[in-house]
Amino acid sequence: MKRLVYLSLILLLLAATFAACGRRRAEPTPEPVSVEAGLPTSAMEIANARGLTPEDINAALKTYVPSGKWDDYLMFTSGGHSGQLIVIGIPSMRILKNIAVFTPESWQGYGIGGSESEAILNAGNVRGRTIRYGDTHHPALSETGGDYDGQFVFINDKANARIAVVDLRDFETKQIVKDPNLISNHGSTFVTPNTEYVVQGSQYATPLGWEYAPIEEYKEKYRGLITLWKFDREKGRIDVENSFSIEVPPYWQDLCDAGKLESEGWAFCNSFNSEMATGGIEEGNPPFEAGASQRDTDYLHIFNWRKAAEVVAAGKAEVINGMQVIRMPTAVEEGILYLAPEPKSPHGADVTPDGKYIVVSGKLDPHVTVYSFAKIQQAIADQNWELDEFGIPVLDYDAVRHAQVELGLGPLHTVYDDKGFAYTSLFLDSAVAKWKLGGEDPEAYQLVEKLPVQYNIGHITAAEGDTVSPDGLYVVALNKWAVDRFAPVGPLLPQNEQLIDISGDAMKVIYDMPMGIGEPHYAQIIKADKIQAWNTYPEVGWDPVAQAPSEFATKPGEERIERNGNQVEVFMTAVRSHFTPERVMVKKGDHVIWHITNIETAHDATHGFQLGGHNVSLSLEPGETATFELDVDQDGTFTFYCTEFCSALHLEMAGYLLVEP
Ligand code: RUQ
Ligand code: CUA
Repeated sequence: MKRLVYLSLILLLLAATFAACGRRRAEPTPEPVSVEAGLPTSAMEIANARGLTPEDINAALKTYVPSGKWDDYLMFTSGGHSGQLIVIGIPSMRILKNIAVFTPESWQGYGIGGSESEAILNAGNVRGRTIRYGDTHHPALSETGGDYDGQFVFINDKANARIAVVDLRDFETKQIVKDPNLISNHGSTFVTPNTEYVVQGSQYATPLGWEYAPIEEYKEKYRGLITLWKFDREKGRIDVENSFSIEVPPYWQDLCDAGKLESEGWAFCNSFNSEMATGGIEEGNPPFEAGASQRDTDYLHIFNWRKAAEVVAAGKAEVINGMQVIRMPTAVEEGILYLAPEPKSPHGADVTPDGKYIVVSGKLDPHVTVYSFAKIQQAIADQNWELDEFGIPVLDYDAVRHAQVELGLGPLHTVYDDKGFAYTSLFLDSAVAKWKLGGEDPEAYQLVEKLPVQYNIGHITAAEGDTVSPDGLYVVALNKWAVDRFAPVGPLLPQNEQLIDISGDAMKVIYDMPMGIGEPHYAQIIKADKIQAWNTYPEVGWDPVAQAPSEFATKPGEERIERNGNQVEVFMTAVRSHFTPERVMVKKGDHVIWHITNIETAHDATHGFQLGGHNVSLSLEPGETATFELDVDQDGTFTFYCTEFCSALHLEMAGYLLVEP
């Protein structure tokens, strides 16, 4: 707090100085300082030399993090169809890590060549087909009491309906699960307030299990699902056996959010193809984008996940492809599933921090629509509904809609601050709209300000902005297009993540960050000190996949090569600057199981391991024991070496794999 006051004082002073400097600029512009004259030293000279405005200086002061200092927040942003998850410091907007999730990554030694992490990826294979890409959209940090707890982060793969678990002790992917009944998801991932479940909503409807069914049988056979993946915090894994799905109509469900506080136990997903358009422009049907936009309203799906879990426990679910599924008639009968009309082609459904309201944005409607959870409960109690064609109660729109605010064109997603404001991305306007939440008074909901962003904003995120206690301070606009913002790098451009200062009365863009390694969709921003990451593994000989001591841990002096028939097992250590053993001799046709323990305990003393010609790449963090397996089917002379420049004699950290014919 003291630091904040102090900082604002400095900022005020500097602002005053530069305001003065700005005025002075109206007089003849000073010549830029030439390099021969020596580097400029005073702040003002630098500003003049670089043509910086007082606003620029302000932004620079707010975002600069000096060497040796850390960022206050970490942002976890999806990497889109790079299949990864990217960690960025705020306010500096420096990339700290690109966590490999659905795509193999050679630096982290993830998912390559017979390694244990390849087994994690293999668990996400689809019907036996190796899948090595993903489309990550929505990271969800684990929560306790509706607040981020910094333990885990989950993310979906939209393309293949998979969910991944990343452990934030070592920032590594631990598990990938595949929904056996879906081929695409989107409203994922979102967690319930104590991370009991990781929520996944489907996107494009298919028959459950995606087996063939003629598209003419769309209404009868095609379905969506809301899947609640049970999370076992102790084990740090999704517990597939205790997970379940709720069958929903083929309305193309979109984003979801879990209720909290007042609405805890419920969750909300919207949808955008209640028309049930099936395409087929080739046959004279309207194209998807028109067919799915004919009606004035689609449906907000409202479901009681607590009740659903009870219904599953009572044995009322049906097992489909090994997954418990609550069929639609059961969901209706048990009071688990309701719908409410929502304006045209909705996208985001975002629960307010107090859990009392759900904000829905219609892509083709200039308003955001605010639903009241209390009114929803009242409408359910009053049975104030009509049935849709699948027999699901559609609550009366006027009874559940609480307020509407006109914000502008293409509202998509909404996040919140600590002062009662909401921030909505406006895709078509390329703007962020700040508006006031009005609580019980529908008239008090009002647009406050709009800030242009560059350009085509998709998601928006705020510091802890979707928890029960948002922090304010920062919003990040995740812009789809950068166009003219950065130096040209060819036709595929980075995206533009813009940091916005929301601490004052007026919003201000204070940083443009080119995102050149993926397409971020959603991101979440957590206070950095909530994350208790390990500097080194807790014990030398640690298995990061099991997060436990490895049975293959090798101590110095215990290195060996054991042969058993044509199976060869290598127990190797790595330390600055050698691998022991340095020579591994095998015969063509052997099966090699190779364990390497990095016996270092020093912070940052990572070694790498790559084996020429064998598609093997490992990253061995201090204390880690890693294993890979190899069928040596070619004789020859191969080399392996450490890929991290770990010491002055790093180049000497190498060895031979000799394969005798
Ligand atoms: S989204 S297109 Cu979250 Cu707006 Cu996936
Ligand atoms: Cu170890 Cu280079």
